[in-house]
Amino acid sequence: MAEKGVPAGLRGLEWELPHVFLGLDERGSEFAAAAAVILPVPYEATVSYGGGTGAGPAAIVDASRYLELYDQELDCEPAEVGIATLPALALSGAGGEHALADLRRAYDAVLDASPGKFVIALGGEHSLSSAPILAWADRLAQAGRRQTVLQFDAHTDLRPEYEGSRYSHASVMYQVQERVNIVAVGIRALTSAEMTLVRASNHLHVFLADDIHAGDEWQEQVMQVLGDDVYLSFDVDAFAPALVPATGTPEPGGLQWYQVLKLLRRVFRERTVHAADVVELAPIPGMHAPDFLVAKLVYKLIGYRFRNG
Ligand SMILES: [Mn+2]
Repeated sequence: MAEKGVPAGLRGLEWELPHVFLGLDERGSEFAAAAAVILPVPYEATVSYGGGTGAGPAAIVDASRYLELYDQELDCEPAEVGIATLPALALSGAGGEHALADLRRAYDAVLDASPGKFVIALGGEHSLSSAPILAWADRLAQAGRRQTVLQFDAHTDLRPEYEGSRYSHASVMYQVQERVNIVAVGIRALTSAEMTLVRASNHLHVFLADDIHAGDEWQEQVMQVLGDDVYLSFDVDAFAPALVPATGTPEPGGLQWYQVLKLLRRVFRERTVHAADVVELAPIPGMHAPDFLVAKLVYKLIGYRFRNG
């Protein structure tokens, strides 16, 4: 199938699947017709413990090429909506502030080129999320609306700064919390100052993993505080480290696969999810399961967005 750029006389040979999301052929991945756009952002600058998130986007795209296109839960092939994969974005190496300014410009350009398309940014470290979140906050504000960020994460990321930087992955939600509502799910590592901030705020909502594991009521409670206009920011360390050990700061506890899917399906049905990012995969060489899980999560988001009958 991978015949892009292959001369006609060589098209009968067996070529590897193209290095685009799901290994789709030229027609299935054509930008103009695609309903979904994958934007790889291999940005890694302020990782505090285990590194390697810069290799995340390529690992997700590679793993995605081996997914089944058929989704038995949705009883269809969501890939039929068309999924374009942009090349990986190169950002300034001159520090977090410059890199995030680059990303903001690039992200706005991608949105302008993608009216109506569902853009999923693949990280990279979590600090990159502030650029798309603020891009959407600005667009929604023009329509008099306020965005809710649905954050899956082990950490609240509400530190005013971390290791001397306001642009750290540990500060990403602090950077945006005055502009948006935040509903954070799966949290199990935070500072007392972050907890104090959450308790004093009426636009920050935290669902601790401790409480999620104690019963099912939490999903209803999430829906109660979730606004109509949602941006999904998914740090893969929200998952149990048994499922995704391939991340910078794996925290014990964490969410299970079907638990996550159940909430996501409901959110996509009952709210407008404008865009998403999936961040903090730090691939472990030779260990494919986490890369494959994250690739499947990304495909699930597309299915839930367009084929969630
Ligand atoms: Mn995290």
